[in-house]
Amino acid sequence: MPKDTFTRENKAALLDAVNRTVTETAVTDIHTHLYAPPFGELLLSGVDELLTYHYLIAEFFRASDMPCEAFWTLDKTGRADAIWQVLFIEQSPLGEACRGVLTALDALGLDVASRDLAAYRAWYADRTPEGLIDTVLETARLQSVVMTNDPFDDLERPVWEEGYAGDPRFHAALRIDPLLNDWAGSHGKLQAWGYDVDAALSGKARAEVRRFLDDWVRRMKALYLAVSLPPEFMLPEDSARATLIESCVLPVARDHNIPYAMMVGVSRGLNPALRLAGDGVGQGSLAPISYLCATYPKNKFMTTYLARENQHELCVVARKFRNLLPFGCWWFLNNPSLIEEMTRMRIELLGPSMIPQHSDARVLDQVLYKWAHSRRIIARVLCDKYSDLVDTGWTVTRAEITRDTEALLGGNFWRFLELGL
Ligand code: RAT
Ligand code: ZN
Repeated sequence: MPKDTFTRENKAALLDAVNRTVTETAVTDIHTHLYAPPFGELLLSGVDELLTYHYLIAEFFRASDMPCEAFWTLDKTGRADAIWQVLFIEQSPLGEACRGVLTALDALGLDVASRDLAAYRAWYADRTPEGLIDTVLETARLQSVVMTNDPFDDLERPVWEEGYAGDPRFHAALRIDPLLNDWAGSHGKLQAWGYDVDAALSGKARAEVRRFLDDWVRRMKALYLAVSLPPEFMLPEDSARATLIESCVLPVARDHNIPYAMMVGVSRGLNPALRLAGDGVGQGSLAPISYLCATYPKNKFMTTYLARENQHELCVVARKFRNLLPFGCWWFLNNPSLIEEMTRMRIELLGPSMIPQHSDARVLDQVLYKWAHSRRIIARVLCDKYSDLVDTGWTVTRAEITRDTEALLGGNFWRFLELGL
């Protein structure tokens, strides 16, 4: 048997090859909240940003008796100090988001055992943003990342309008939450920007929304259009959102041959006192996704659901529609036990024809932990699955493991973008 072919006789070598390949393969991170260097301070990094991640803020409020209002009066350093003290010193940082801070610091070569927050701050103070981006992307082995780009964001919009000079490692995704989830509040903004729209979404207004989307897809060179949606998201229905999706978003996405991504199941502001940390989750319905895939076979859809309960049905719907690409373990699902469950289920129902993970990083350094933790789980699942394969008598080559891993960690996304329907 050639050296790079694996059978049930050389399983240890097979598992080693899978682990190495998943660890080393470059990733395309298809959904983040990171920004390319021209966006300046919108790109967050450093230990204070890691500590004040909204996942940790939610956990802090459980562990501390500090009133919410008092926390919000603190500056960034004060908030980071409070979180470090409560979540890392007064109890063990066992939760996934806490562990992530430590994985990230360790990956950068900092001494986690020292518990010396001042030393971590001093280390970051000596880095330039550009240098840190290079170090982090190389260490995490990220080939490229997709940003979340919101034309309604007053800090971000001017960067685009003033002629954004791209960075080949960062790609854009046009995010349209205000448009689809708050037409009553957003149509006035479109009017102010020179689009002749009305609240009732007349034929003229629909054409103008298409022009708005078309302008921004072109300006951003957006790889896809995206929105996050509440659990009650439904189609078809008589609502501004439904009209906007069917009459504006889908035609523009089709014209540009780009996917429309839906992230379903977030209950915004469940506890508003927690601000960004106050969002919750609710079980959604797969009915709107089936409806879209069946009714618009010339459109491409990507989707992720926030509720664990929706994951199985999402796999089943994806089995029926090649114009649907499921992606990632989103937000409250980005925990080892759930990533493992979802990755196993997806591989079993869909083979390697899906995107197992995205980072959702809001802080540059977070990709270090999010990808390290997920790679380990994806490798474990693949080890089991290849092992089951060779148990049948099938043989697997190193080149086939590389092919499948590259597809999972980026290739499937790029191929889906190219797919013509
Ligand atoms: O994961 C998060 O950080 C959330 O706050 C959201 O950004 C979510 O991922 C989204 O894209 O809406
Ligand atoms: Zn996100």
